[in-house]
Amino acid sequence: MIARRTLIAGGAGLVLAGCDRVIRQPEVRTILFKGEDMHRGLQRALSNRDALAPEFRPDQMSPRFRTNGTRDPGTPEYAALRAGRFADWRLTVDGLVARPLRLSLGDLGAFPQRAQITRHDCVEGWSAIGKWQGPRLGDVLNAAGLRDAARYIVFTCADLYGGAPYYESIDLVDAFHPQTILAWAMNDRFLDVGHGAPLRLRVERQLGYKHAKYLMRVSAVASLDGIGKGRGGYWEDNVDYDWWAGI
Ligand SMILES: Nc1nc2c(c(=O)[nH]1)N[C@H]1C(S)=C(S)[C@@H](COP(=O)(O)O)O[C@H]1N2
Ligand SMILES: [Mo]
Repeated sequence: MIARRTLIAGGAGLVLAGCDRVIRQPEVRTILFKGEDMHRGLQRALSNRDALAPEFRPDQMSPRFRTNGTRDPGTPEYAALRAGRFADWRLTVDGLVARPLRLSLGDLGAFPQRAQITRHDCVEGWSAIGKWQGPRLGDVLNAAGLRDAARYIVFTCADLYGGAPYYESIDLVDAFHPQTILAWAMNDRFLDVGHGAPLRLRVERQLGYKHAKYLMRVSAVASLDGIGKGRGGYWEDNVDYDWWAGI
């Protein structure tokens, strides 16, 4: 934690200097590289993936934010949840966690909230600026207590592609990035169905297809093997999209 603050305070241009400083302080090194944190700490120190995505002013928000991919999951299960205004919807948080959770929208609203105005970039070549609000994914994962073996977070959605749920995954660096949130609000209103009601991922350092809509389940796993075709997401499995879609 100390080391991480040092890196952030150092700013993007000073990451290497910050890294050097970290490595030379034995007590900081112990904290940063202790056991399970080694993987995460090392990646952060080497790649500056803590850098924030640009945030915008309210007057820069796009007057129209198009929808893409699924615009309504349309399954009987989803239709029933939607008819009940998502009162019966729960987000399952499971996998390699100490305390599996089932969270209602009210539960998610009880976490500290983050609001951010960011630009969504779709690989198909369009962008839009919108405001998103929700708890940090990292806070939710901490509430569940990640087990030591966890390496990736897998998101399972309510919409089906060829009979299987849309899914996506990110690593722990992105999962604990401060702008990675589980958004239940867009532009100061509840998410509408087109944009992923009742909950979607915002992972602002990556392209649009990583931002899973219609979230049903968040699972911590040690490996992506055996999930879908093993490449970490619907588009990665079925088209040649990269798993890492950094921008
Ligand atoms: N569950 C689910 N999530 C999804 C998709 C989808 O089809 N299903 N499409 C992705 C793509 S390609 C983009 S660009 C964004 C579109 O988000 P929007 O509809 O809010 O613009 O959602 C992403 N997340
Ligand atoms: Mo996209």
